[in-house]
Amino acid sequence: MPPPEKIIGVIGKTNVGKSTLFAALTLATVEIANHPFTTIEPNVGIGYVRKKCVHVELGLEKCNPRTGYCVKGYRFIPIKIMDVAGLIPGASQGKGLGNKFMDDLRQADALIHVVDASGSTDLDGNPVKPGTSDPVEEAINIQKEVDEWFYSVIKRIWESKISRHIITARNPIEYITQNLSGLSINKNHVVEAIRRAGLTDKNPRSWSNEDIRVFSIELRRVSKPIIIAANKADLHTAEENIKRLKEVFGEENVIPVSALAEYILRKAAKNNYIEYLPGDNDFVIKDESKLTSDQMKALKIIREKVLEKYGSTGVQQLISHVVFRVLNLITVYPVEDHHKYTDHYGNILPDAYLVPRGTKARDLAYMIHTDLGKTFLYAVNAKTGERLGENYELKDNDVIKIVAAAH
Ligand SMILES: Nc1nc2c(ncn2[C@@H]2O[C@H](COP(=O)(O)OP(=O)(O)OP(=O)(O)O)[C@@H](O)[C@H]2O)c(=O)[nH]1
Ligand SMILES: [Mg+2]
Repeated sequence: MPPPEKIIGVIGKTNVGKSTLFAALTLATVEIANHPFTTIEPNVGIGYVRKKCVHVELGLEKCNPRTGYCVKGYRFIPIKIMDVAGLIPGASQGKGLGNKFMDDLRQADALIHVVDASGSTDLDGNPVKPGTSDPVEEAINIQKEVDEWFYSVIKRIWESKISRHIITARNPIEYITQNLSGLSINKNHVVEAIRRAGLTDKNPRSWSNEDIRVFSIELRRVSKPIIIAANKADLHTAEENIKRLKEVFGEENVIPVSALAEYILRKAAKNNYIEYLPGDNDFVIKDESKLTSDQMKALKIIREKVLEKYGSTGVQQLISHVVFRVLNLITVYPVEDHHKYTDHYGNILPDAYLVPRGTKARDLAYMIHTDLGKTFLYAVNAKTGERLGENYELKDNDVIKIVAAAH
C-alpha cells in the first residue's frame, strides 16, 4: 500500500477565502489525463507540492509521473487538501456546523488557518471596511476555538473510556494512543505531548482534569500543527497586519498569500492565456488578443500588488512549507530498474512518494507492496548502485529499488 496519505485541512472563520484557497490549490495548471477528478468529495481534493524533480539531477530529459505532473523540471506531487467548513465562535459548544467541523478536523494532519489579513471581515464574517477588523484577534480566537474543541473531544473519550480501563491497561501510553487513533494521532504524538506538558513522570492513571487539559492542548499542537495563511495580501491594508501576525505567531508560522490572485493565474494558465507555473514570481502573456481589457487589468494588478511585492502569490510556498517543514515529509522515488530508473513498463520515475523523515528501506518496501515488505532482501540506491539494508534511513530525493525473495 502506498504511503499513508496525509491530509491538510483548511480552516478559518467565514468569508476569509478558504474556498478560494482550496480551489486554487486543487486547480492543476495542466491536463492530467490519469487523474480527471481533482475533487474526491465536495470538500476534499488533490493539491500539489512543487519540488525540483530528481530527473534533472539524473541528467534525464523527462519523467513519466503516474500521479501528479512534471513541468520544466518541477515535479508537482499530489497531497490531499480538505476545506473544513463551519468554524464559528462557539463551534466547540456545538454551535453552527460544529459537528461536521469536528468530523472533518479529526482526519487532518496539519491545518492551514486562513486569516483575512486585510481586516475586511468582522469576527462573524460580515464584510467591513478594509483595515477595521483585527486579524491578530481573529487568529487568536479561532485557534482558541480549535483547542477548546480538541480538549472537549479528548475529555469525552477520557471520561467515557480511558479513565475506567487505564487502571488495568498494561501500557498506559499504548492504551491512550489506541483510543485516540480516530483523531489521526500516533504514539509519537502522545509521547511528545506528554513531554511538552511536563507529565512524563506522572502516571496517566492519576492525571487531574487540569493535566488532561494541558495534555490535550499540547497534543493538538503536536498532531495538528497550524500555519497561518495571511490571505488577501493583495489589499493594501494587509501589510501592517501581516507584520503584526508574524510578531505574535512567529515569522515561520505566517505566510502572506493572495488566494484569489493564485486562482486567477492558474485559471488563465489552464486556459492557455498565460504561461505560469504555481510558485513562480511572474507570468508571461501568451496572446493578448484573447484577453479582455478587464482581464488585462486584473493581471496587471496581480503583478504589481502581489508578485512584485511578495515574490509570489504565496500559495505554493504555503503548501510546500506545510508538507516539507511542518509535516517533515521527504520525497523518495521507487523504481524497478535501477539503471534506467523505470518501472517494468519503462515509465521513468513513475512515482514520487511523500514519506515521513525517518522512513526505512523496508518500510518503503511495505508501502510499495505488502509482499515486497515481507520478503525484502535488500534495497539499491539507484544513484550510486550501492546496496542498502532494511534499516537504511531514506534520504530526500533517494531513488530506490527494492530486491525481494519472491514477488
Ligand atoms: N482581495 C481578495 N479577496 C479574496 C481573496 N481570497 C478570497 N477573496 C474573496 O473573499 C470572499 C470570500 O471568499 P471564500 O473563498 O468564499 O471564503 P470562505 O472562507 O470559503 O467563506 P465561507 O465558506 O462562507 O466560510 C470572496 O468574495 C472572495 O473573492 C484574496 O486573496 N484577495
Ligand atoms: Mg467556503
